Amino acid sequence: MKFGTVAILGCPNVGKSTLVNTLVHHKISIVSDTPQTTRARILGVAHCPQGQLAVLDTPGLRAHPHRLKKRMARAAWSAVDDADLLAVMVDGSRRPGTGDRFVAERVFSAPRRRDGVPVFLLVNKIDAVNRLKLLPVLDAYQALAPWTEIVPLSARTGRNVDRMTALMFDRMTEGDAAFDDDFVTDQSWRRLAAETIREKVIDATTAELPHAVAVQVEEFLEEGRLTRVAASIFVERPGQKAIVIGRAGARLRAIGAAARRELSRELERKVFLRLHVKVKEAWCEDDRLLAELGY
Ligand SMILES: Nc1nc2c(ncn2[C@@H]2O[C@H](COP(=O)(O)OP(=O)(O)OP(=O)(O)O)[C@@H](O)[C@H]2O)c(=O)[nH]1
Ligand SMILES: [Mg+2]
Repeated sequence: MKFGTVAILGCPNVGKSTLVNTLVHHKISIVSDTPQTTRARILGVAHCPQGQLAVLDTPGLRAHPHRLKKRMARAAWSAVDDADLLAVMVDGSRRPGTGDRFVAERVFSAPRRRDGVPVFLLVNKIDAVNRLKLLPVLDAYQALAPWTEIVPLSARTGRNVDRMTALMFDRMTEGDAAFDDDFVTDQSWRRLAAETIREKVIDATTAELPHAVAVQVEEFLEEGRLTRVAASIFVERPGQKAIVIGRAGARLRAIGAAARRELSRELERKVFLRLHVKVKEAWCEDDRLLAELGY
């Protein structure tokens, strides 16, 4: 039985969270089309025939000024120190950009690298590119850094994901299982509920809004076969509150319905969900609130 920890790093929107969900067979990390969806580091455990892989999903990396983004970058880089293997993910439909180069450079200059930790390049979204377009992209990445392995894959369809885990296990040492058979994530149900609601807000609103949204679960009560959840959706300005609520409350109801459906499925219980939208100017500069929100 083998065991090891893998940190997945990369630019926003390349598919890191999608891969973690595919590996653990559960939706533990929210996914969206909007960059910078993941805000904190999330542990998922993949239970495989060869053993266990602890996989760390991290916020997409980018040079950014304000406080939340700095915290996000810290959370991402902290994963490097705890990993036995580093996996840099890129989008296979594009040639390397400034962000991809920045991540590669930082990963290869990390102190952990000097301990001989392997660095895999995961070229994702190959379901969406044809072979002729993929080959020059792979060549460009090959020239970029001395990767231990380059694995083209699709996190969404699962293509080549088994091959990736097999290559990762080749680099892991024999050891005892670190987690119980049914342990999939370090995220509490409360956090999963907050994140699910945030995902539905992102899905339902315009491209600019998601960065202004945070969700805090205030009540999470199990009553018989029912789970009662009350949560606040924080936005930064009154105009954003109006967008989230929508005409006659229609958008907020749709957000609530979508979140409730998904939570019921994951919890395998009936869920009663109450949502409030609150304006909290510059919540993302408020250290205490950020800590409370788990960022
Ligand atoms: N075609 C295709 N799309 C994918 C694949 N993997 C992820 N996506 C899509 O890419 C977008 C971003 O996916 P995420 O998993 O949220 O990306 P991420 O790297 O975690 O993004 P951040 O959390 O913002 O850093 C979503 O719309 C996914 O559905 C893939 O293998 N193929
Ligand atoms: Mg993510």
